Amino acid sequence: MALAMLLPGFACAPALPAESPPPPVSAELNDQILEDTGGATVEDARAFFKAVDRELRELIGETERVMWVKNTYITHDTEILEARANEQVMEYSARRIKEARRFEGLDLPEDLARQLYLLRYSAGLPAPDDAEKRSELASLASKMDGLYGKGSYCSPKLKGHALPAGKNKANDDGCRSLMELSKIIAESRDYDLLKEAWEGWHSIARPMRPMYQRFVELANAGSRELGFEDLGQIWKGRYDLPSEEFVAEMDRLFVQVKPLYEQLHCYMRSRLSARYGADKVPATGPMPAHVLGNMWAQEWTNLYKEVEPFPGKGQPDLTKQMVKKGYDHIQMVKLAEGFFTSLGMKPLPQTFWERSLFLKPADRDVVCHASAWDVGMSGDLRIKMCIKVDYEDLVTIHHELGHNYYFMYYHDQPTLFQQGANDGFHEGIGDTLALSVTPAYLKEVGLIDAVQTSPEADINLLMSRALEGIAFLPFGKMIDQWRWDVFSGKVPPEKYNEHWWKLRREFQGLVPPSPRGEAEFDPGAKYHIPGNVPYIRYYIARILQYQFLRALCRTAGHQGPLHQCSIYGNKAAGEKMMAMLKLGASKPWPEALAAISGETKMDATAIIDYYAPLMTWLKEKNQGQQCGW
Ligand code: X8Z
Ligand code: ZN
Repeated sequence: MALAMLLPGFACAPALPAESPPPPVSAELNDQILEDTGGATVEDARAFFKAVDRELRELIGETERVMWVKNTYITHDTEILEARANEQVMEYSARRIKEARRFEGLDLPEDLARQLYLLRYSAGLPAPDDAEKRSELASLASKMDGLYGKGSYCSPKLKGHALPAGKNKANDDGCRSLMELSKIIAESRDYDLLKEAWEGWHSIARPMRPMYQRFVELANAGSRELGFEDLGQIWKGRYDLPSEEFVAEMDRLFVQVKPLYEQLHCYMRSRLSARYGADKVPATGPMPAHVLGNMWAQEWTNLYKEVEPFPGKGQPDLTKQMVKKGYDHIQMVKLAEGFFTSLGMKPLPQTFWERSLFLKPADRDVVCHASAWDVGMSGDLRIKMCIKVDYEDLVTIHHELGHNYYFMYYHDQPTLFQQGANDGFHEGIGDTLALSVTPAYLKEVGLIDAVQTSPEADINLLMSRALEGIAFLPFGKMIDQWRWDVFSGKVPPEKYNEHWWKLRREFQGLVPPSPRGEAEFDPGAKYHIPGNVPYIRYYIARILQYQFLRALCRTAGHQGPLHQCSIYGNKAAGEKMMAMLKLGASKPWPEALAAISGETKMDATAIIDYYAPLMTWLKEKNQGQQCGW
C-alpha cells in the first residue's frame, strides 16, 4: 500500500480521523480556528460537503483500483501508476482541506461539523502544494512500499532452509522473502540461523533510510501548509480528544497493562534462557529480539508449544488440526465468514470470492501484508493475503473480515463517515471475534473432536492468547512513539536507529541480536513504516477487543469467566455489534463505544480480568526471578 491519505475503502491503509462534533477541531487547534468565514454560510458548507462526498467517492474509487493492481502485481510501471493516482488524491485533499477552513467559524449543525473535523484530519500523508514536491513524495511512498513488498535476502547460509515454492535443493539460490524468513524465525531453534534470518530481513530496509528522511521532510512541509506543526499532530488529532490528552490516555492504559507484560516477559525469558543458554539469553535484563518466534517479536504465539504451562492439557494445536482435516485457504476464510453470519450478518458477496487474492502468486511480486478492501466504496469487498494454513493466519483472516464487515455495514453513510469510529475500532472487530474461537466453538464447527475442560486447560488457553494479545501491547505502543518523535523532529535522522532500539528496549525489554548502527534502518523492516500506516490503532484495538468481548458476552447472558465466553451464534450480540458498525465515524467514538457496551471510556479492566487466572499462575512461576529489565 502506499500513500496515506483519504482512503477509507482500504483498511490497513491510511485511514481517516474522528472528533466530537460541536468544537469542530481538536482543542489545540481551537486557537487557530479561522474566524474569517469570508461570508460563507451554513448552506455553503452543506453544498461543499455534498460535492466533497461525490468527488471523494469517485477519486478514491479510481485510486483504489490502481492500488489494488500495484499491491497484487508490483512492477516499475504499477509503482509509477500508483504514485500518479496518489498525487491526484493528495492535491485534491490538500485543496479541499484548505477551502473548508472558511467554515470553521460557523455554527454548523452536527453532521456538517463532524464532516469538517474528519476532513481536516483526513490527510495521512499531506503533500506540499508544490507539484514537484508532491510528485516526489508520492513516488517515495510508492517506492518504499514496493521495496518492502519485493524484499528478499540471499545468503548461502540459508540454503536448504524454508525453501520457497518452486525451489528444490538443485536450484536453491539461498534467496528468501519475508514469508520464508518468517518461517525460519517461527520454526527454527538454531540461534545462529535465527540471527541470519533476522539480520537478513532487516538488511532489506537499508536503502529506505534516505528515502524515509526525505519523506518525513516533505510530509511535514505538507502538514504545515495545512496548519499543523508536523504529521504526528494530524495523526494524534483524530481521536475526538486534544492530542496531548489522547497521548495521556494511551499512557494511562499502558500503566494498567504493563504488569501483565512484565510477568509474561519474565516467564519467557527464563524459559528461553534455559533453552538457549544464559550466554545467549541472560536470566536478567532484556531478551534478544530474534528468538521470540516472530520477525518483530510483536507476537510470540509461535513459541506456544515451547512454553505450554501444562503440556498436552486441552489446548488443541490448531495448525495441526487444520492440516489433519485437510483445510485449505478457502475453508479458512469460509470458517471466519461463518462466524460473522452466525451473528446474523450477511454473507460476503460472490465477487469477494472471485476478486480476492488469497495466495502468494509464484510468478510475481505482491504486497503480502494482509489487507481488506472495499474497492470504490461500492461493496466490492476483497482481501489480499498470502494465506498459510496455520492458526496465526486463521486469526488474521478473522481480523481482515472484521474490516470487510465494517465496510459492509457503514456503506450507506456519507463518504467521510465511511471509516471506523476511530481506527482502533476498525482494527478491533475481527480480533474480538477471534477471541471467541474457544475450544467449545472449535468442536461445534468440527475442527476438534473433543473439548477438555480443566483449570490447567484454561491456563493453557490463556497462555496461548497472551502470547498474542499481551506480548503485542508494548510493541503496539512504541511504533508510533518512534514516529511521533521522528515527525516532531525530536529525533533527527542520524538517530533514527538508536531511538528505535531505545524504545524497543524500554517498552518491550528487547535488544537486537548484534549492535545496530545508523547504516541500518530497522524501522523500515516493519511493514507499516514504509507503508505509512499509523500503528497506535492496533494498540487501541488490543485493549478494546476485550472491552467489546466483555460487553457482547454480557448481552449474550454469559456466566462465568470471560475467557470461556464465545459469542458464536448469538444474534443479540450480533445486533449490538452491527449497531456500532453502522455508525461508522458519524459520531464521536465514545458514542460508538456506548452503542456496543454502554461505556464511554477505553478501559483496560476487561483485558486485566480476562487474564487474571494466568497472572496468578505467572506470578507464582516467576517467584525468585528478578522480573523487569
Ligand atoms: O497489519 C495488521 C493487519 C492488517 S491491518 C494484518 N496487523 C498488525 C501487524 O501485522 O503488525 C494486525 C495485527 C497488528
Ligand atoms: Zn487491520
